[in-house]
Amino acid sequence: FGTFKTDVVFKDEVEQTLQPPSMYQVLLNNDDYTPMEFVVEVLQKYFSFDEERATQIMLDVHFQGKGVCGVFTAEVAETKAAQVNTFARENEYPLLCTIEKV
Ligand code: NFA
Repeated sequence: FGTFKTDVVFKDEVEQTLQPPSMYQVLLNNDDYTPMEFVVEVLQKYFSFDEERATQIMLDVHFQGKGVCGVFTAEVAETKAAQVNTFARENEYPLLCTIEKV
C-alpha cells in the first residue's frame, strides 16, 4: 500500500458560485412585405406554437412593430434567430428575427 495524503482543504478554496446563464429574448420584427401566413408558419415551425397562438403573436408583431417569440439561453436563441432568417431569405421575404439580452 502506498501512502495516503489527507491534506486539509478549506471550504473557501473549493466553493464555486454557479451563475445562471444569461437569457435572450428572440424577437420578430414587422415589415411591409412578409405575408402574415408565412409569419404564422415560422412561429409554428420554429417555436412550436399552435396556429391560434402563432396568429396572436403574428398580429402583435404586425400592430406593435415587434414581438417576443420566446426566451432562451444564448446558443438556443442565436440558433433559432439564424434558422428563421435563413428560412425567410430562402423564401425571399425580409422577415427579421433578432435577439435581445433580457
Ligand atoms: N406586416 C406584414 C403584412 O401586413 C405581416 C407581418 C407580420 C410581417 C409580422 C412581419 C411580421 N403582410
